[in-house]
Amino acid sequence: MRRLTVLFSLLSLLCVGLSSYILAEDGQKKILLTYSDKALLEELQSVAPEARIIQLSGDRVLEEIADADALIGNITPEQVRAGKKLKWVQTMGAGVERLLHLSGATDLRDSDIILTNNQIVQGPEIADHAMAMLLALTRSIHKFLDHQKKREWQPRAFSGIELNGKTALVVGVGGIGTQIAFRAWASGMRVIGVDTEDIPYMPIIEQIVKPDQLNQILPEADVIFVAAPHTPLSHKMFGKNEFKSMKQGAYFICVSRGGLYDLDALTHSLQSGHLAGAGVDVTDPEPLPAEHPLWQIPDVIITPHIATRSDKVRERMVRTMKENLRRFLDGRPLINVVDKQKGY
Ligand code: OXD
Repeated sequence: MRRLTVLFSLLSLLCVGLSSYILAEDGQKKILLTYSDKALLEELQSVAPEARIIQLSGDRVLEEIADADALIGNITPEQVRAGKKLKWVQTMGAGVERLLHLSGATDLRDSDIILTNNQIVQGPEIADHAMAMLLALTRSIHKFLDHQKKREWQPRAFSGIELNGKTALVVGVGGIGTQIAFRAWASGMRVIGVDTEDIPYMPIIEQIVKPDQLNQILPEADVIFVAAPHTPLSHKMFGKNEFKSMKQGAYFICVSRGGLYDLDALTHSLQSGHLAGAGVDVTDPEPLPAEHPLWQIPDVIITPHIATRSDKVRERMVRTMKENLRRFLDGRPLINVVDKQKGY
């Protein structure tokens, strides 16, 4: 009886081995998923029942990556080197600087692996956040909240700022910048864009200039919205000179990456009273150190890199991932492909 059981177990092991060999020979794709979200695994598997999607993390990624066809998650340079068969990497977020230039390694950038992200889809909520910070500052909402906590009906003189008729400079006219431009325009603002790319005509944007014209255009802006990706070219594009070129009393709002501005130059500009206020969802470094003087400046609103959170964004992000997974398995071109040389 015992012999029969052993024989049976051996046979079933053989069957399992044989079936996975046949599946592999059949071209079954092996996809690694490094996000630990269980629901995401089910959602992806539902559109790709024929794929072998393995959810894993840590050292197990390196163990499994050699014969994997794709990875959904953030990949390290070491994993790129070990992923000999890897054709595609999909990340959940929009910013890819950590996978490309900030990792210090060029493996992914110079490989044939296609990198896709979630650009565009995070535009609406990040634009809402940018406008919320601006309106809080121009209507002094942050100060009234302090009084509200003390149940104080503060009868102080209040001179609010009107957006109607002001000029907004939107740096980065992509998924986020376009949404900001719509909101600024709807508030009665004149909108000017700054972008490295040639952006097709948009009636709500009066003019789009290249980054090398930034210093000429900055004195016109009452509000500067920063929505561009962090690339080697955009790194610290707002330094001492740029803050000096800004109009006295302008507002600086940054919702893309802290790497685009010099934190100390911004702090100095606010402390000297040159800028009227700032709203930053992103800083460099993150978290912003507790002792940094920016925390203490009254007309500054700091949020901890959460502008992308919303009740709807996950659904949109997962939709891109499912769409790309299906396309990958069918051998069709992917969407949201990152230009790895440009970094967005
Ligand atoms: C991103 C983010 O997606 O900052 O890049 O959340």
